[in-house]
Amino acid sequence: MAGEFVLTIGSETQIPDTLKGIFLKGRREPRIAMVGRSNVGKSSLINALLGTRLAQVSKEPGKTRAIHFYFWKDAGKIIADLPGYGYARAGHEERERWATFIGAYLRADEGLDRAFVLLDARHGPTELDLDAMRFLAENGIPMTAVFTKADVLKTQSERAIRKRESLALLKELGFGPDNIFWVSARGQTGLQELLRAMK
Ligand SMILES: Nc1nc2c(ncn2[C@@H]2O[C@H](COP(=O)(O)OP(=O)(O)O)[C@@H](O)[C@H]2O)c(=O)[nH]1
Ligand SMILES: [Mg+2]
Repeated sequence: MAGEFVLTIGSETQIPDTLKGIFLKGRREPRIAMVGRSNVGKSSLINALLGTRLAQVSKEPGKTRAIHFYFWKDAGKIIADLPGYGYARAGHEERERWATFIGAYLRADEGLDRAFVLLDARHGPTELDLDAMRFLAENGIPMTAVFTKADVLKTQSERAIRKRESLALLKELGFGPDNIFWVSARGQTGLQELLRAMK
């Protein structure tokens, strides 16, 4: 097994006790935060990268309310599975929660190396994705864009069109081509490339 569960924090009040400088309960492996709307495939990607089923995958969006940390052994880093934003039925309240709990974590973790901003391969970034990227940029957190569910783009031309469009858009947001990845947890593609870039 190439990964293990580390710990969970359920609310802001646990942050001071869990994070002290670069340490996450005494562990010093650099962190990578999985940022993205609910259902974009954060937990599935974690499982695919770690070769485990530790992170809970759900058909029901908006289930994750806590931050779960996992050790990604191959990369020597700890991944933070963050609650997703943009779950329609949670609306305003969830957005507030994202801004406070997640924001507090992202600001408090001095061992945070970067964020993976997960985007659905079928769509461009949503307004909420852009908000999240703005927040990360403002807080000086380096970003890697990861397009998920690449397997749903079936034809060569569909893939080419989507890639061209999103490259152009992300370029405007300051992403270089070496900071954009296409993965499929279902098809197990793009995972080695992401690992190589993070080692
Ligand atoms: N086609 C496809 N579906 C995926 C992929 N990864 C996740 N999903 C599906 O998307 C849904 C949400 O996945 P999950 O990992 O729980 O997303 P999270 O809410 O961002 O953690 C589930 O129904 C998954 O089966 C993928 O690579 N390809
Ligand atoms: Mg999840």
